[in-house]
Amino acid sequence: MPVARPESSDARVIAHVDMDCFYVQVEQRKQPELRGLPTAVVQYNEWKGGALIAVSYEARRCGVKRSMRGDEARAACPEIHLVQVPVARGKADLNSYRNAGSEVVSILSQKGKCERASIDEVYLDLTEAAESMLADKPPETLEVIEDEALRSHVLGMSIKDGDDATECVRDWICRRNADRRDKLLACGILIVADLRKQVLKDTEFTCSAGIAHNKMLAKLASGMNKPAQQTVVPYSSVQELLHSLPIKKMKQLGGKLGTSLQIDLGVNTVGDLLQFSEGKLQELYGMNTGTWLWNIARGISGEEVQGRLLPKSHGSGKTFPGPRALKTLSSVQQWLNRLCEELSERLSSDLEQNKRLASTLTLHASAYRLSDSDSHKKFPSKSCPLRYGTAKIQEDAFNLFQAALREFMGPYGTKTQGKNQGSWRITGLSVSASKITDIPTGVSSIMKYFHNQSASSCSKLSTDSCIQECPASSFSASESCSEQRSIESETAVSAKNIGVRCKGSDVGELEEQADTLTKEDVSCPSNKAIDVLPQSRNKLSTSGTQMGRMERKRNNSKEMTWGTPSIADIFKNYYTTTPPSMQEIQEDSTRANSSGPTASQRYRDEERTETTWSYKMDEIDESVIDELPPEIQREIRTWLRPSKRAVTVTGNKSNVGSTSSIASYFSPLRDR
Ligand code: TTP
Repeated sequence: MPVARPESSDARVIAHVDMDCFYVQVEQRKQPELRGLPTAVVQYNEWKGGALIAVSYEARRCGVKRSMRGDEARAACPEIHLVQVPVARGKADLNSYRNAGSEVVSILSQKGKCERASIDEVYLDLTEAAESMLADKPPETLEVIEDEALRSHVLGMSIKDGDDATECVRDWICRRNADRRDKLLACGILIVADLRKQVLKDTEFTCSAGIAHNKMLAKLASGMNKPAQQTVVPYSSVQELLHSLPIKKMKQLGGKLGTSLQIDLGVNTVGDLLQFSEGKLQELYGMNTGTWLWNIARGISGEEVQGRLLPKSHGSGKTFPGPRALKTLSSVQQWLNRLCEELSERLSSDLEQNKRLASTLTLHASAYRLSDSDSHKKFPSKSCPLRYGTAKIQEDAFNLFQAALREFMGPYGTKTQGKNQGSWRITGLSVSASKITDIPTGVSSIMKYFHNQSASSCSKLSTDSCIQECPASSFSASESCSEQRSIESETAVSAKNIGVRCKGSDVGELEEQADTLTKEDVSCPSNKAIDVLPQSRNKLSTSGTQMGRMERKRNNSKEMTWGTPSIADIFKNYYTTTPPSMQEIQEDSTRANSSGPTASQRYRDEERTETTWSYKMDEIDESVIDELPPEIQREIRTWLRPSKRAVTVTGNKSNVGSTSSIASYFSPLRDR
């Protein structure tokens, strides 16, 4: 089915709000004496002073970048304050950042439908609020327009030499003869400025925002003028914006689809796509992807703001670079136990506070084989129904790991006995819980039951349904335990600290041997899967999912008897209808173009050799990625949020010198 083209979406008012150097602001709130000073948050380890994960704008002005290590940051900016990220269970503890993000969400959600997109990003649908304002008190009737609104950036607005920019903005906001769409955006400017001021007042955090008629454009705009500023995309400026926007900066085009467009079609900017007809793009990339490309070239995106204030998934992960790589099953189990403990705590509090249940447990890992220099490839990710209770989650995760390891090692054998070193090394582990659904009201007794399950430890009685269904020797856990089959990341990470000999041991085994690596592959949740999916792969994927669904239906009765997996199925139709995800858009039914190896055909051929994905990666919240070490996060985020990286079109990402009332009120920039 082709993607429906949204007809009336241009009369909407959507905002994307993004906190500025978020972790730094959280730490500065804890230590107010750091405000206005060059500061960075660092995930500490012994190697070169640890990895920077957030950098204040003052430090950016001194040349400090997130890609630096602590020592490099000190060299660039000797007066920088490096604050260590809190640590719990031997890994970064992001709870204070999550909670701070929730504070912001609770304020922003007051004016319209609000979607928490990541730990520090929110989409708002302000259409209704803007329509009411336009009906009751249109901007041109206002006696006073707040300074914060007047400091907005209006894309495409020409400001002549000598003109007062704020007066130009006032004129734009108050235009009587503007078309309705821009009048609504003008109302959006006022509403968002108010919300940002409220956020500052209540939380002491500054944020930046983009305002446009759809999510895609709003997100592009929010990164253009930071920190503490807002940017609006008038309807008439959309083409200008897209004309010069590098194709890879567009969300979802940072990966292989973007590369194919560049190499095979010579498309460098989003605007370049305009030269291709919808039919041609469909012929090359399939119906849905073709239509989607045709739409984005015109700034059309029908993606709705989801009313979701809570994360889509929970995750906990850790990497073990270089000599820290895990070598024995017992060390893997120890770490998995810690990660699962954290995951379980978060699931319990989600259940307690939000009455939500997750139903899928997924294990991701990255690994290499000692005997195979070319083995820096994917370690298969595995999923199974999630059973509540720390010990059950630990047990299931370890079983998923072992199934994945068997698959990974294949003919090389696993040598996974006890404390003996295997012929493999694990360089990253993470567990995540997804498919989270609300428990309908009126099931409080069931709630209590789960609460008890969650609090109690797992006994032998709670035999793992997954394991029963998956004899270890025959096939992997995901093959029969989950409709999701496997998740496999294609993240190739050039971890800079690989090959460096670090001292210290996380689990008491690390100093035994310092392996020197040159490369590390990491499996982790990412939106990478939404790179265009070749049709053959999509078909596989779809059929895998359908088979899984049938399997799942069969399994439900067993699951209820054996434990508490997939309980959400019991309450709610598991496969509720949701708007098509990017992956679904790309689950294309077009026939492959059989006439010779066209651009996309070549591209598809390459893809065909890859493993099937049937997991919907967009069910994984970006905050899961926050759990991963910074080097890996960086890589992944370039796919997830490419627009946040140095959008150069008309924006000014590092516009630290420009003023905004919030910026100057909160964090006066010091002259250096
Ligand atoms: P971002 O929103 O990407 O960046 P930021 O808020 O630090 O700065 P900006 O003003 O440019 O938006 O990330 C939000 C937080 O997520 C960030 O403060 C720290 C964390 N994070 C990581 O831990 N690792 C990463 O690689 C990235 C990109 C972010």
